[in-house]
Amino acid sequence: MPKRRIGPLMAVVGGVAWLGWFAPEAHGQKAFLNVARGLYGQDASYGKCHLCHESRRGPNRQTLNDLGKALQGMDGMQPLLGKNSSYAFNAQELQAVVDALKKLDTADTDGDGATNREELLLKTFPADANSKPAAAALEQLRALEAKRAAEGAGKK
Ligand SMILES: [Ca+2]
Repeated sequence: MPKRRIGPLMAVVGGVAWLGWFAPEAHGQKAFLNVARGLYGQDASYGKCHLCHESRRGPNRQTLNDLGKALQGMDGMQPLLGKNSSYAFNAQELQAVVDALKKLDTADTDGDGATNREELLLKTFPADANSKPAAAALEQLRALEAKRAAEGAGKK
């Protein structure tokens, strides 16, 4: 592509991205996504909107998948819902998101045999039964977590 054509194209791409980001009904709650990323050690390549939203319809409150719906329904989440993108969540509010996610750790939202926490750590999707950790990876994670739990119990 000739160099002079890139400028207008980038303006269009940037404009579309801007609209997607700031339109109140057309974005997910980035603050919640950041909490999940921090909690499960995710980078931007996996920790994305479609953890909690249906992937093809854009992240908003009408497109929550089963994990998004479960999170929304947890104790303490109600006051945090429906905030627009400029709302700055305080530390206490973000802690409520952490607590809610942790309570969902042992659930298996998509019923595929791996818990939500296991899927988030192994980078599969907790609300998609077709996305499931490999058996070997799951076994390895469970062995590691059992070992850590045993060590933790030994220290008390
Ligand atoms: Ca699962």
